This record gives sequence, structure tokens and C-alpha cells, in this order.
Amino acid sequence: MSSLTPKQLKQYEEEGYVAPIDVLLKEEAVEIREEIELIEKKWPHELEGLGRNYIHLISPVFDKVCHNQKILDVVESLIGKNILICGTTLFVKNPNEKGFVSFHQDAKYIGLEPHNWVTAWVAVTDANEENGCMRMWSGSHKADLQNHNQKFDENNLLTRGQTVENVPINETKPVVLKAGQMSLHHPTIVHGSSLNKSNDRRIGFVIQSYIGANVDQVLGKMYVQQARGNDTFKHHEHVERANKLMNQKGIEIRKKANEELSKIFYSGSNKIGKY
Ligand SMILES: O=C(O)CCC(=O)C(=O)O
Repeated sequence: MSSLTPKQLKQYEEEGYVAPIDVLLKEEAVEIREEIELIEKKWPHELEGLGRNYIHLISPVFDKVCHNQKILDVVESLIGKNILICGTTLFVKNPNEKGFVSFHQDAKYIGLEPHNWVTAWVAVTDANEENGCMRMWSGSHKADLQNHNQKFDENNLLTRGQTVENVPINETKPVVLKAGQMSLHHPTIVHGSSLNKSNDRRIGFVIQSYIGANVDQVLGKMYVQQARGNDTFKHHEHVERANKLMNQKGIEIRKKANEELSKIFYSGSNKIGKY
């Protein structure tokens, strides 16, 4: 098993994230991009809005990434051997669009308690400073949850446009990844990303998140898959893995999962955004 090295574990503990980690071959990243572009062509609205979530339930290509043993080996070194997949999101920034992600902490609105979980950001394309890679506020995971202003900006790729203000940019670090590499980040690290100024798409496939089986969803209902070990806690409903692109069962579960996710993300809000 190739878990994180002591140096990588130290980076995660001290900085709140670890990167880059090689997980996929370049050809596998190309295959994932092709799957996205095939879906966009055949079912033009499928990945829009809420449709950016839970693609692993309708696509065997994405299912394979979620259950990738190299990814699970490193995830295990952070959250233990009983691992569940509780959701996935595509973060796509097209060239000539104004998409950005305000600085935020994932744990603020996601309802996953305790924080025995980690988010894996898999680079489908290269991610760099030119095309708007993530920036991590190193060490910020050690503080409590912070106040977030809710801005609902139409170019913000976050549900509520939730924003931690006054982040010292010089203390943030770019997470530069090659296609096929991954970063892992802590539930409470403050992070965000800015515009894609390149001529190509910037695509991240985010397993959001891998959770320990002990983690409950305190704001709503979640549909999970067992990635490794077992689930003696039984907090969540387990669902089947995708065996065929756009299989009917997967489509139905994905619809339900998205309805529930929306309730979770907008819990307590009197406004709903486009995701
Ligand atoms: O893809 C991005 O730029 C941001 C993604 C993000 O905020 C996350 O994965 O938690």
C-alpha cells in the first residue's frame, strides 16, 4: 500500500493540504475529459447547474476514479480504513467565462460531522496560475470555522457565493497540478480560485468528499458508496455503482441525491443559487 510519506503527512498537518500526488496516467485524464465532452454533446444540459454533482453515479469512467486504489491508499492515511464516497462535483472553468471560487471553508455548509473527511481534487486538465488553479491559505485549517458573507455572485462557482473576507493573498499558495495529479485538502482550510485566463478549459473532478464511516450528515440525507473497509455506523443510504453511462437507476438516484444536496447546501438560506 502506498500511503502518504511522512513529509506529505507533515504538509497536510501543518498546511492543511497536500499536493501534488500522482494518481492517474495522462491517458486516463484524457479519457475523463472525453467522457465529459461526450455527455455534453449527447445530453447538452446534463452537467449544468446541479448536474455538475454526482456524475460518478451515471458514468463508469468517473466511478472508476472514485474507487481508484492509489487514491484510496493515500486517503486511508488521513481518515482511516473505513472509507465512504459521499459526493462528487465537477469544477469546470471555461475560457472566456468569468468563473471563480471565492475563499471559503468546505466544512461551513456541508453538514459533515465530525471532520474525519478529506476532499480530493483530481486534475482532469492541467491546473496552474494562468487557468485559475486553487489557492490554499496555508495553515488556516487550524482556526475555527469563520464568518462567510453570502454574495450569490453569478460567476461564483459556489452555491451561495460564500466568502471569507480579507484573506491575505501572500499567505495563500497555488496548487499547481498536471492532468492526472491530485491534491487533498482539509475540511476547514480556507481556499478559493480565480479566473481562467488561458485558451483552454480548466477541469477539476472533486470527490467531495471521502468520509470516514463515523461521519454523519447533520443537515440532511446523503447517498454513499463503500470505497474501502466497512460501515458499522450505518448513518447513510448505500447506493449501487454505475455500470453503464447514463444507466436509468443511476439517473434516478442522482436526481434524488441532488435534491437532498440542495437542501443541505441551502439549509437556513432564504435564497437559492444556480448550483
Ligand atoms: O475548483 C476550484 O477552483 C475550487 C474547488 C473547491 O473549492 C473545492 O474542491 O473544495
